[in-house]
Amino acid sequence: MLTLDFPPVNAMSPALMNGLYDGLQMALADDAVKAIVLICAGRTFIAGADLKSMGKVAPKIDFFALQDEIENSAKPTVAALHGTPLGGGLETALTFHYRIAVPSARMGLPEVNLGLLPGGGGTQRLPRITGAAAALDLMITGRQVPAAEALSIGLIDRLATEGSLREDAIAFAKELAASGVKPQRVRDLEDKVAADRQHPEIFSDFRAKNAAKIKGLDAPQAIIRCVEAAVAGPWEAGLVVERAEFKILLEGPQSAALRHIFMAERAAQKIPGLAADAPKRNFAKVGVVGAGTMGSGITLAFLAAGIPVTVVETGQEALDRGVARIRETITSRVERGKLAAAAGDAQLAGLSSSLELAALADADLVIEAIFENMDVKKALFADLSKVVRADAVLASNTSFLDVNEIASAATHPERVLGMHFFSPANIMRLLEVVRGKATSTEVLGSVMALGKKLGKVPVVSGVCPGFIGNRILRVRQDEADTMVLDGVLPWDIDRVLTDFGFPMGPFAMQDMAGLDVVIRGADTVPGRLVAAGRRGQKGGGGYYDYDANRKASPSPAALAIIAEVNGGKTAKLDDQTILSRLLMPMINEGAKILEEGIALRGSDIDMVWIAGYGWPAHKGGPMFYADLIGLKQVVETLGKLGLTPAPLLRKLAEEGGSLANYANA
Ligand code: T1G
Repeated sequence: MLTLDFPPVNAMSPALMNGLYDGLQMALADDAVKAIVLICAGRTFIAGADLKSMGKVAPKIDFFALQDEIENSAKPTVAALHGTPLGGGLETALTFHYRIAVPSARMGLPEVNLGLLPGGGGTQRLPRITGAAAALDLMITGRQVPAAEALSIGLIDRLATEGSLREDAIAFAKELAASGVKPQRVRDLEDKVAADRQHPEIFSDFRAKNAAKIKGLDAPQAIIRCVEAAVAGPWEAGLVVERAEFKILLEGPQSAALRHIFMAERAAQKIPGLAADAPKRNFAKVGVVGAGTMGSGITLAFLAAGIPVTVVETGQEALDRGVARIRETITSRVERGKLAAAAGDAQLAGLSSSLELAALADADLVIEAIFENMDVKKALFADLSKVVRADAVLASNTSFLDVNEIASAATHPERVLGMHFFSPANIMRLLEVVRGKATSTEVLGSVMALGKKLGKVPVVSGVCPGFIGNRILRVRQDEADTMVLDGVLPWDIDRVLTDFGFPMGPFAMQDMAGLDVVIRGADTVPGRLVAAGRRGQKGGGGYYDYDANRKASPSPAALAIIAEVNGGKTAKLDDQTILSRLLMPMINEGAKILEEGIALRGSDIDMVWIAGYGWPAHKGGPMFYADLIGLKQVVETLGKLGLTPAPLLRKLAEEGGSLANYANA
């Protein structure tokens, strides 16, 4: 019985691999040992290669030599699986002769999400078990497979009884030892790949079907090539292809970016001065004031997390409209099969509504999502302070107002902060948790944990106009608007950002948000578009004209209005110049946000822009991207654009430092 115990997830660090190798050697050398079982202590079987040491520290034993020891053992070997055997963890289990798992185990090869491929033989063993088509699906989606499905596709051989994995695994091993059957090596399974050899269309069909999904991503293409090699055989040749392709990905920018984001999302949870295991409040009852677009979206997010909500509005008609929108969203998800009926009923049962703030008297948390006006919000917080419990937390969903000023109207500003959701609040993952100067660390930590429970990416922001995300968006929009006034076409600017990997560019975004919402002044291009009845997608078109299916096309009418403002100026900038003019000010603003202490760390800024604004994850976020370009180069380009580099940016450039890894103590 070999037991690995490397918290928190038995990731394959050099220490784990050395330990596993040593344990194996002992078991193989001991004649009293008739069969070998590997099990893990803690929450999960090996959850993959250790991302903290990957590519940095080498184990004394090579991963493949370790696998050969296991697979070539004359004694039957059994992997006992629980938790989330993922990536290198599942690959290790596949080198055991047999696998047994508890029903709650969920396994998979999610390396593609990190810009990698299963580089421990997974691309060669999986097709031999499931066939190429199923293997491609599992490795390109990276999805987790529940144990029952794993059994049905041959990933595991037995299901254990929940809670008695150890006993059942030992019994299985004894059975195998007693049977005297020659241990089965996955690498020797040839029937599935032999059959696939007759169907080369598996790969052309897969590439065609997934073209849009894998466009511009290196890992999926490499995985397909590895599976082709597995089908073509022989085993050794396939492994050579896998190792070569893995090395290229590991050293490439996309996996560096995606591994950065994986760690960044977890780093964002950490609050300096607050222990990770500090007690967190249980927000069991939540009040939402305001049942408009944001209020109903926020309510949906809580209901989906199983947290009951009381929605409060001032007028019956607004309340009814909000409640109807919430109910309709839930029931339509059930009708579309996106949500089980019972779950939908439970969510609807968690919803109550009222016209009275008094209904929030026993709420643990109240979030306001009312009109973006300081006086109105302050009056509400003063009223709420008279109604809620003394220990209740009050949060504002404001997207740019000063949270400190809002807090000054509450009796307990130490229990006031911002929870800035992004529309649609039940879909968008980013949650900016805005820390006021009075906000207590305990309340902040509790709301950060709540954000994770909501399935959001919570990021702490200090108080400034626009917090982290919108403050950076503002500089990008200012530069985009300036380029239009200089005569650059808005659709060229949008195209440069969609080519970079954003889902849409600034002008398509403004059309979608509604130009009447974003305008700042009548005598601007958006101001004149609105004056001409062009409010964006929702009415009359905006920068683009939209057909009945909302398909956008550059609008001659918008061009005429732009010409009125900039005198018909035209300018043809190359794409790289347009990209630099948009991204450099964003990077510079990020550096200012860091040096002002608005963001705790550079990687937080990356998380904001990836989870809230569509920055392509495989490009790591604005801070990561700046490091990739080179901070010296960034400083130089800013100078050429006539912009003054932030002092912190200049300092890091001189020191050879990193923006993405910069952290405020
Ligand atoms: N390496 C190092 N640390 C890891 C880790 C990993 N692979 N996975 C998780 N952690 C840490 C994480 O940073 C956090 O630490 C704690 O564990 C809890 O994680 C050769 C090359 C396992 C499903 O992609 O999907 O194998 O912040 O907050 O929500 O082919 O973590 O507490 O200090 O996410 O319950 C493939 C990645 C790697 C799985 C648990 N494996 N991990 O989720 O907890 S590449 C993966 C996860 C590979 C081979 C290739 C999840 C989880 P801290 P958590 P969770």
